Amino acid sequence: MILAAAVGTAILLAIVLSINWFPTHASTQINRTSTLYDVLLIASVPIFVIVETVVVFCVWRFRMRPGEELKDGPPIHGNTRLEVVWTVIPALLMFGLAGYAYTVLRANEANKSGAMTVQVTTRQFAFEFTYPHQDGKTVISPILYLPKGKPVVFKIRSYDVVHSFFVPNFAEKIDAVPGITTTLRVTPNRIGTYPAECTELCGPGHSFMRAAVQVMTPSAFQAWLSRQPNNGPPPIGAPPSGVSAASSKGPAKTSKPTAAAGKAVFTSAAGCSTCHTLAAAGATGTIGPNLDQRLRSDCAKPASKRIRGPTLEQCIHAAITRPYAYIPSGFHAGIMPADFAKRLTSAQIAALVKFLSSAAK
Ligand code: HEC
Ligand SMILES: [Cu+2]
Repeated sequence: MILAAAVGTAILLAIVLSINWFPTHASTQINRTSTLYDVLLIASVPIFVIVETVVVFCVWRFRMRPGEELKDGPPIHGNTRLEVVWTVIPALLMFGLAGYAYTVLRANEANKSGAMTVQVTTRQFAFEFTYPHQDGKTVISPILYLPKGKPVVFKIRSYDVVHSFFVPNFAEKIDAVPGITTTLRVTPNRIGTYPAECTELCGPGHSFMRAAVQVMTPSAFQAWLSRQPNNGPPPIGAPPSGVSAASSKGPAKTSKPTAAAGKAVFTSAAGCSTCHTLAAAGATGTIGPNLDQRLRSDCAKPASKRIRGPTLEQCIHAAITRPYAYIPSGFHAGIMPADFAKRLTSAQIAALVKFLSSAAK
């Protein structure tokens, strides 16, 4: 029986340890978590095999034989030594593993000196990353760029419902809860591109709520950061803590709206492209109306037949800022976010209108 258990343990351990339970390791955290998983497997596989071996052995050894149908087993009342053994060993094992898991958790969440803080703002259905104010500018990006080897502290907030920020290759995840800021610490340690995804069912566009994470060399990261324009106010939602809404809206209003800027808003943080199809933006969303067809057949109609506004621009503006005032047939209210007038700056809405009206012609 001991031989069978030893052979079974060896085979099963070889199998479970050869499986990659985690995707490509890209952070110091995932290395620790993955080692913890291996230790848990090494501890639990022998126990599983021993228990199963004893069960199978007993089923065979103490089975009922012909003529024993009415026989009862011998009455056994306790075995102190056995009971002490099966209480003490699991208790030691449990305290040991829980203690080890705790040290892994502490190490993964330890506050490292020189960490960079990145604000992660979530909304239906997009992530947005804001970098520390530097050289008088605020950099906001729909793609998460990170320098290799630098500890990062993510401050995660939500503008609407509960979302969750998860990068499988970092093996770290935390919810974004409206009204509070949650914190996640990661030290990326492998150059590459990885997915970030929302792992909380947050609405009809949930499955589109993804972002790319790019870990690059520190010098490439600095070069990227210094190339970025000042994004001024965040494209959506309340400005990050410390930036007052009034002052941050200043520079954006003075710049003239352009179709290119509108396209950038459409395809990035505002999340329009997750719901709408629009060839000019390379967008293929299917939750909302196909804007290639609808803008031409609705807003571009002769003025007298237009429901939303007398000019093409006013029609598009109304569709963005008051989406439920008129609902195209086949759709219903409550899906297109109704608060873009608040979430986007007037300059961004103007840029969107410019972009969509040029796409409608
Ligand atoms: C969560 C999905 C979703 C997002 C995000 C979204 N929309 Fe919509 N949109 C819809 C739906 C659904 C409708 C149809 C119902 C309605 O009008 O409210 C719609 C309607 C529209 C219309 C009117 C189309 C018509 O048929 O007349 C326009 C224009 C529009 N959206 C533009 C935008 C822009 C610009 C953005 C980004 C700032 C955006 N949408 C973001 C889902 C979305
Ligand atoms: Cu989400």
